[in-house]
Amino acid sequence: MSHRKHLPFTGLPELTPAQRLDAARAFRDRVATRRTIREFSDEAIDAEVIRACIEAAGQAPSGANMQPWHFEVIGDPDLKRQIRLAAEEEEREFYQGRASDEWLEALAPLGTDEDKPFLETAPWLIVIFEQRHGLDADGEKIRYYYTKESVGLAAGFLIAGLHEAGLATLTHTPSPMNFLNRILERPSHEKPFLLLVAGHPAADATVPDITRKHPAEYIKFRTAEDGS
Ligand code: IYR
Repeated sequence: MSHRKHLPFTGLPELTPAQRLDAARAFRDRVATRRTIREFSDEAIDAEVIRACIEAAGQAPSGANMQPWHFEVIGDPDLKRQIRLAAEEEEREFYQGRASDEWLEALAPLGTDEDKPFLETAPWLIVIFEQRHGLDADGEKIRYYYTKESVGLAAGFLIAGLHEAGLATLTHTPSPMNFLNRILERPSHEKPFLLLVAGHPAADATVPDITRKHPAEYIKFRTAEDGS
């Protein structure tokens, strides 16, 4: 088996056990304050903030390191309007027919509907595309692996980064999202994965009164008697 040259790894900070626990808990406490926001202010945000957060997303692990993602960052009001109109058209069909009663019931506590004004109000829309395969210089397909998982991981990094930068996000997934290929002129092997709205919350933004699972519901440790 041949493989490319490996290099020594020195990337992690050296922490004492106490610093490590503090760091883990501080990160947990910061992400615990993240809430999905659906009412945005039109306050501008420096494009370099968005760029840095997307560069963080680009550090996510990916299947065979193929990095199967593309990010479109939309601040142009005309494009935002086109996206809003197309998304609302899909959402109208969803809320007025396509969605099952069970699904609509699950969404009721969130108070969502087919009106998506935030797609124009928020300063930035970030569209994450999943590249289902790559293309070499001759236009031949390059196989990619675990593309959905990889793009999901990158999206998680991005949302955490934007939160860290004090920005609100909304993970918006109008379905289907093919209109984003048309509006943003992306090739058909790129599938829209997520439309992420980023900005400051509106001054009067509210969030639904919902709770998160208690960690005991989703964590189970299996250790030996001595804890190892
Ligand atoms: N895409 C619709 C519906 C929707 C679906 C889920 I699952 C949500 O968590 C929230 C909304 C919309 O954006 O309104």
